[in-house]
Amino acid sequence: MIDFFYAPTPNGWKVAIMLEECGLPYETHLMNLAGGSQFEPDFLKISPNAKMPAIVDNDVEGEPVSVFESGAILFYLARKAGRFMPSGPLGEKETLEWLFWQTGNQGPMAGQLSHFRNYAPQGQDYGFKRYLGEYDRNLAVLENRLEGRDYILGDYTIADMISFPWVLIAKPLGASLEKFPNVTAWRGRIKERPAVRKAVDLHKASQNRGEHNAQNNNVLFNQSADSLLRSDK
Ligand SMILES: N[C@@H](CCC(=O)N[C@@H](CS)C(=O)NCC(=O)O)C(=O)O
Repeated sequence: MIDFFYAPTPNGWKVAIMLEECGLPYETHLMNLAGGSQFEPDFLKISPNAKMPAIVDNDVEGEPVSVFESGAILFYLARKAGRFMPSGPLGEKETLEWLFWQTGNQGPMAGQLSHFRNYAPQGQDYGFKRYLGEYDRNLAVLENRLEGRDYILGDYTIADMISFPWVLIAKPLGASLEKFPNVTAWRGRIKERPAVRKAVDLHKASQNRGEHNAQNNNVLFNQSADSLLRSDK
């Protein structure tokens, strides 16, 4: 059994998709990010960056294995299941390139775009425009890569699972897919998969639809080192 530390956001969906695609048995631990469950000492031992998703794999010989960061989790699960990753060193290399692209580029830009669109105080025009431009730029990277390919690595893999969630919600982020026919078709193909639908619906009712924001919540927003450095150490 895999313990899955999750909240219903694009970053959470990435791992939910892989668990569903593989049919791996898992138990979801729904996190209350607005209430600060990511800062609980037991969770920080699993995920020192104080963010979900994270997993603990109990289905191993010896001590359970914890994994944090969505790219590392998907890579770990692909190796474990022997699925959704091309084999051989070059196949793994190519997979890692796209996992790092997502977690170092598309993900952070989309996350900041979401922040300025949904949670920041009004009047943050520069921040919104900056991240909309960066999000759009990353869509173009994907558009070019998908030229002549159905999926990022040819076949459907964890590279698609990690990149899809932030594209799924392009419209609510204030972006448009109009300039990106390859991305639009790819998004449609992935969205139809039963495992993906199930993952995106996981604990849907607990989504933060703007009720917790930078003006009324200093746990999830307005963080600093003080959020992690405890005075009782
Ligand atoms: N790079 C991380 C990003 C994870 C992330 O940003 N998670 C957010 C929710 S979408 C979180 O846990 N936020 C809690 C916080 O910021 O306190 C990954 O890809 O796993």
